[in-house]
Amino acid sequence: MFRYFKRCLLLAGAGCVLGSANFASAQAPTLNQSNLMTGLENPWDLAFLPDGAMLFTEKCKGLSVRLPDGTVNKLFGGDGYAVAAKDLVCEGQSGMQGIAVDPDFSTNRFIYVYMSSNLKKKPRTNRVIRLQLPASYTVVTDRKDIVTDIPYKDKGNSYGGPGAHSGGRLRFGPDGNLYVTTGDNHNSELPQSLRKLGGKVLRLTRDGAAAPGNRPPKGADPRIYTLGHRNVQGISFRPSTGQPYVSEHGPNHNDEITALVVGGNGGWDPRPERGVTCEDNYCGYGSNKKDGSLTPMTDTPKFKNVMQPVWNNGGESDGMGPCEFLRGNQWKSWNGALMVGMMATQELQVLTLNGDGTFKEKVKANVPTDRIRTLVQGPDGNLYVSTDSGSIWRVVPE
Ligand SMILES: [Ca+2]
Repeated sequence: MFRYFKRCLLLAGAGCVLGSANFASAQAPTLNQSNLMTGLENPWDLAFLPDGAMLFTEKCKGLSVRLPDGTVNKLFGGDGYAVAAKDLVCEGQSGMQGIAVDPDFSTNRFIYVYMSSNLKKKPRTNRVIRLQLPASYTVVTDRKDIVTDIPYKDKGNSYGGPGAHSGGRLRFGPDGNLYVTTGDNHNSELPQSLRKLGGKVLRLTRDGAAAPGNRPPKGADPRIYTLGHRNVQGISFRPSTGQPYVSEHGPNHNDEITALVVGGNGGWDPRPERGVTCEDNYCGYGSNKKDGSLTPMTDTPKFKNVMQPVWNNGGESDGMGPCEFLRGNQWKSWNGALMVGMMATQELQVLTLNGDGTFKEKVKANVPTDRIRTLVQGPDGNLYVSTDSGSIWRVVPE
């Protein structure tokens, strides 16, 4: 015990806790996975309402709500949905994507979806749409498009089809602001552009205006919270500090987890250096450098305010998808850890962090193999997971 206490003093700030209860909780939980829903078509995101009802999107179909008794109402989308989303574009990686529920939903009834739209053509755009959800849970009303100018990949090329790299996660932070993740569209100009919203994390008010406190570089769009990203698939807020962490899908090299700092630069810049040539001027899958080294996910010497990743997989991309911090003692030694869903390797990984937020270790969670698209901790403390094969799981820690 004394030895442990001494070690804890040496590691002050690294999260050491004494006491028999904590020794018991130092074990990882056993996970019990079951299917909450099956037979869905590309479920992309989910979010819980205060009464336990669950909103979910299906990429090519629309937004639905599952009531606590299992009833499903189709709210906003294509054929069969209560309210038509006539401008929904479903193409490649894009469609009806992220969902967020307003922190003041009980009084304002606001919910938000991230959607690819053809309301504006040539080029089409990704939008953040605010809706109201009346207590009947059978329709949505009062559509307001609060962001209309997130770039969308309109035409395919050798790197991928149209609709690629749209980002698309929406989450409210503990600061009450709405965070929106976007992607680079295989367009090398977007990540470091100060005026275009691709390859960014945006921080907004519920009306879509720039959140107070954003500090992008001089001359930049004030909605930009951080820039220099490739295709951010997940965002979650560290419970002990409120700091946003993002999971970023890398090219054939280097997935990254990054702790965001206001005004920071993720350091992704697939533009070719002088003397280097890449098809469509995009060097994201090869080298943008004269020395032939791979275009780095974080180009450290090149940018001011560069944010070093908390974790870089240091090898071939695992196809990083969503992330979610785990909260509560039911998660035992994983309380405060970051769950990360991998699409290519079809794994659920758990990253534990040191007290200062740096990476400690990574383990693989024991759940079925599947391409994991969404991770959300529900109000019951359990984890809800959507998979590309069409299921939503409930994962109960024991
Ligand atoms: Ca980076």
